[in-house]
Amino acid sequence: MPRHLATCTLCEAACGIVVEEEDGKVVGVRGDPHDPASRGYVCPKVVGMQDLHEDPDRLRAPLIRRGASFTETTWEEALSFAAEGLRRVRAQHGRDAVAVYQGNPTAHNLGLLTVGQAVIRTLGTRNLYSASTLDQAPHMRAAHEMFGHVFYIPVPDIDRTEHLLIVGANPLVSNGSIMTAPDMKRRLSELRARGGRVVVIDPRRTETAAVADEHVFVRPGADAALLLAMIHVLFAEQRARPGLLGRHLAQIDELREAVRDFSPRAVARATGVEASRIVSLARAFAAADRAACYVRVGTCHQRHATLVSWAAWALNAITGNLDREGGSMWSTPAADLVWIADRVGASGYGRFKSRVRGLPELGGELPIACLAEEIETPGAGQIRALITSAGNPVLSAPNGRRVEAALASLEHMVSVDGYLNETTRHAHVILPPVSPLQRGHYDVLLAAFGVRNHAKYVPAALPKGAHERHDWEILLDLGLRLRLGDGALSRAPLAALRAGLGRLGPEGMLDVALRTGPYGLSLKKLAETPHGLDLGALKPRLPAILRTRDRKVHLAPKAFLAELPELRASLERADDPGELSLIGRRHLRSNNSWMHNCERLMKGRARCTLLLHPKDAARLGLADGDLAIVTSAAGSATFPVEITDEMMPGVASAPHGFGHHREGTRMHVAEAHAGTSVNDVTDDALIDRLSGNAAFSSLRVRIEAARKAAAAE
Ligand SMILES: Nc1nc2c(c(=O)[nH]1)N[C@H]1C(S)=C(S)[C@@H](COP(=O)(O)OP(=O)(O)OC[C@H]3O[C@@H](n4cnc5c(=O)[nH]c(N)nc54)[C@H](O)[C@@H]3O)O[C@H]1N2
Ligand SMILES: Nc1nc2c(c(=O)[nH]1)N[C@H]1C(S)=C(S)[C@@H](COP(=O)(O)OP(=O)(O)OC[C@H]3O[C@@H](n4cnc5c(=O)[nH]c(N)nc54)[C@H](O)[C@@H]3O)O[C@H]1N2
Ligand code: SF4
Ligand SMILES: [Mo]
Repeated sequence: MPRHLATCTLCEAACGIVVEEEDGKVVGVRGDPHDPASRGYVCPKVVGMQDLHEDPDRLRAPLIRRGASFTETTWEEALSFAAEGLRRVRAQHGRDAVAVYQGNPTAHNLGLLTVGQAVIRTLGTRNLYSASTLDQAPHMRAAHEMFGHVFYIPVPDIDRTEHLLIVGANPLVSNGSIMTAPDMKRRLSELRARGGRVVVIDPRRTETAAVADEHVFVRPGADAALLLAMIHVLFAEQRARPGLLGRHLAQIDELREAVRDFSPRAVARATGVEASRIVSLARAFAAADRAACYVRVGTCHQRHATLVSWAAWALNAITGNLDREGGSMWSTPAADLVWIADRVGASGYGRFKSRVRGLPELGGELPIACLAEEIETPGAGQIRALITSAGNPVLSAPNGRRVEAALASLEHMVSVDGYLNETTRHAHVILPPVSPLQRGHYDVLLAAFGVRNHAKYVPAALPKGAHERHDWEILLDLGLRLRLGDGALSRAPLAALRAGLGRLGPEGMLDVALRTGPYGLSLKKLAETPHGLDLGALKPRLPAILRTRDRKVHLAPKAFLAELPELRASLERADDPGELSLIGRRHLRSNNSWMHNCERLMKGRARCTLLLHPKDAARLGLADGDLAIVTSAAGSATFPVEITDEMMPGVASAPHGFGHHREGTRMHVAEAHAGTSVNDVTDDALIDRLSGNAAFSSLRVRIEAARKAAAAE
């Protein structure tokens, strides 16, 4: 039986896998014991690599929509129809009238990160959107201000730390994010076995909290105040001792001044954490030999999200735990992400603003929370056509109902996606790429956030048929057809460009990046280590990587200080006791919105439930399994209730990515487990001002029993 080495592209752990094939069919996937990073580990989700490839619902040919129904067509017809519509809109309304949305799987796709970015970012439209502003944009803004580049996001040196403070992350389920570290369970238990401590701060007692030494409930959205109060304690008790790191730090006095008002007592009520507990959290962090404060998506989904990233990294810095072994460090990737980002225009902040709400760009993109209004609002620059690539904003963006209606109003929409789903059903044409097993892979993005330096290239495990296309080939073809329409290119140079970029391809671009990278690698050299190349533990990188003007870490960026009065005011504001906070959660056998079509992963209990604390359930008259209606200013949705004391009282939790009941989709398994989209309730008005990120977790909702609501009507 032929076996092929590959990388699992389903999450950020990027585990090495072995794909077993029989007569062109994938018959099994298992962990690769010789991969130096993952050492044979895989999680239950890995079967998705096989099931996605074999899924009969996965599109193998382009679809064109005629009225409400889609029909299969040839690539030539599909691409020329796709390009013609985009060209028409550009010719009539200008370049900004054509928007692009790139979703999360872009991060796991070499072709989309290389040729794809080169094409998309030269379309000349300001209306570029991506899942970054549903995810890590606050980290990017904080990194931009503190270290000088949006992609200098530090990662916890989890294998050498003695004290890991996890805030708003559940790595046992997510398998780690902006921290490429396969087999989190082993790493956390090794950390504890060497005498280290794991502390989790989360409004839910999560799977990760269950294996930690300490878990602290925090009120959703209050993490910035909590971390600033910890910094306050360290200054007040003279425990802020950066040591040798001090020579790379600027604005430490301004930071001390900034946290003056954030005493543990001042924030106790708003955070739900007793003042004495805050003091002990701070002391324990400072007392550890090597400590790392790690903040992730739960803190990014807040109104003051960027302030959380800032406070976390400032906490690391003032205790000397930034850029040192066992603290928060930067990896040294073989293909430098920052070098690539600079070349495709994905660096920087604030160079232009969105038309309607005036929100600044970040990394060349506008906040996705603005997409619907930019489509709806008439005037010059209004979006009239959209390309979606590897994204499902109807289920993933806040106020999905509004996004849905906006998509339906577009003059032209093109989706590069392997499924006819909640978003792509609005497209006029769907262009499906090959499956992940049919493309070569190197983790350009994730390797930049590894907890060890690591490089691995795998060629495609399975061949691509003559009738199939890579994502990057689709985008390149579209891009070139568009430029031709602009008159920007005449036919002859166009053919040369197509041939040139096409020949270079993702692998060629990667090879250039590897050769110019710090290890002088190349694709040829990487071929000698097909299981992956371990490049060693993380190494200190200061001050070399700093891009701030004075080449120092900025501990008190002005833009952040300017937000503090608003944060302080929010501490005083009393919440409506009739409302609850609604937060998100992830499931080990699920992945955002698009893995729900794998039967093997969907088996078992329904997971699209609303978790409630017993006290809240009793007050609301809800029993386990009852239907509850959740209502916000943006909309409402109904979920079955699951009662559990793992929730903090006053907080409810629902997963995102469900809501597969929409008419006209073609995902049979997902439709049978439809669930509800929590983003029918979330509000696109709620954002983190500093980054434009969606503030899903700052949502206040009313919850009532469905039968009661029905009776009242
Ligand atoms: N199995 C699986 N793995 C995944 C994904 C998936 O859907 N399923 N998705 C992938 C993606 S796209 C990402 S971005 C990563 C994310 O990876 P993680 O950041 O680990 O994401 P979550 O598991 O959602 O954990 C977020 C935690 O934040 C908590 N939280 C919510 N609001 C707050 C708050 O206000 N304060 C604090 N302190 N905590 C809060 C939630 O209860 C939750 O436990 O996971 C990736 N991996
Ligand atoms: N309420 C709430 N909403 C959230 C979150 C939350 O915690 N709470 N989390 C947010 C986060 S962190 C993220 S990252 C976003 C994700 O948001 P999105 O990226 O918009 O959504 P996904 O569900 O990841 O959808 C991925 C799409 O890409 C397609 N796809 C998969 N692989 C490929 C490929 O290789 N090529 C192409 N062309 N298409 C592919 C799938 O079929 C699917 O349509 O959701 C966000 N939304
Ligand atoms: S942890 Fe699971 S989903 Fe993530 S890369 Fe590894 S096998 Fe794939
Ligand atoms: Mo994400």
